[in-house]
Amino acid sequence: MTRVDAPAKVSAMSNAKLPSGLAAHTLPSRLDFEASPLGGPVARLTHGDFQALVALHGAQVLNWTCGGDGLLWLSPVARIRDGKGIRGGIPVCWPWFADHPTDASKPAHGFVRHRAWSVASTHSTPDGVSITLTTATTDGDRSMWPHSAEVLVTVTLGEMLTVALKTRNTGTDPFPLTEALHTYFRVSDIANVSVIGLEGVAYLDKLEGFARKRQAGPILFAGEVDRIYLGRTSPITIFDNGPNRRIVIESAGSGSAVVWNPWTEKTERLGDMGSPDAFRQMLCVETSNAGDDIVMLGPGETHTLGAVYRIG
Ligand code: TA6
Repeated sequence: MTRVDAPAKVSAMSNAKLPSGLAAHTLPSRLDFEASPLGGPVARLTHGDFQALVALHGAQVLNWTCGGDGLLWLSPVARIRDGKGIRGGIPVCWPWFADHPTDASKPAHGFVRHRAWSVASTHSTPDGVSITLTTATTDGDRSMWPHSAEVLVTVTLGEMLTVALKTRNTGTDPFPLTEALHTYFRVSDIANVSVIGLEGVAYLDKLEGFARKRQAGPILFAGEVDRIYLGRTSPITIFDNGPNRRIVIESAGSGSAVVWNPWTEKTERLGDMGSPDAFRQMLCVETSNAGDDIVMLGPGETHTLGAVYRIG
């Protein structure tokens, strides 16, 4: 199992100034902030043998480690850059999943993963430590998305990793919402991996024009896979027979799940995976409201999409 070297603390890496106001949110020995060598501020959460790094950019979990072993995949060429996404970890796809439903010129997976979020609060209990980050749509966003909303992401690190994506409609009109916690899991080799929990579940196969199919048996990987499963999508278990490890994913507020491995051609097309065979060490299993699973949110209403990850 390859260790993921978590970005070192700012004192070791650089004297880059952190945004003002972060110090008020530190929790001694549980949560502190540092300047990541990826190019932006991150929060480091610690709970026993577990650690997580959360970038303020995109409210994106960058890694989750147990005893130093990385459980999430992050591209070795990942960078934090304004207006761009970070390849790996847990990207927040919002307010639409994948391509915009009517305008392909708009960024895939929406726009909140491309910007810095603010720290709303941090909390520590004996069971875990959490950070809540927040952003809101602006008048400048209206050309991309003609609605108003506030978005909160709460990451909680305990014996499990929990991510909650909460949307509040702050406007006067209802809007359709699709979204995902687009989680990149680190695996020993995709050939060693199977996914169970989706047997018999219908899915849309993106590789065949979103043809509607039904899963037969465990999901195995021998080529590109890009599917939106619809219906009973919790719990899902990733079996990695290399280290003989299971990752269990339980979701809430979700009626779909996405399973994706880019394989060789798409890895080359993406250009930011770090190496031509990087696809062998990653697998996306995404907790979502995607495909037919669309959330309609009326004025003042809220919806929370949640995922809980644990070592099985
Ligand atoms: O969730 C699967 C997917 O929609 C794939 O089709 C692929 O495009 C992937 O997301 C990555 O998207 P991104 O915009 O992060 O490059």
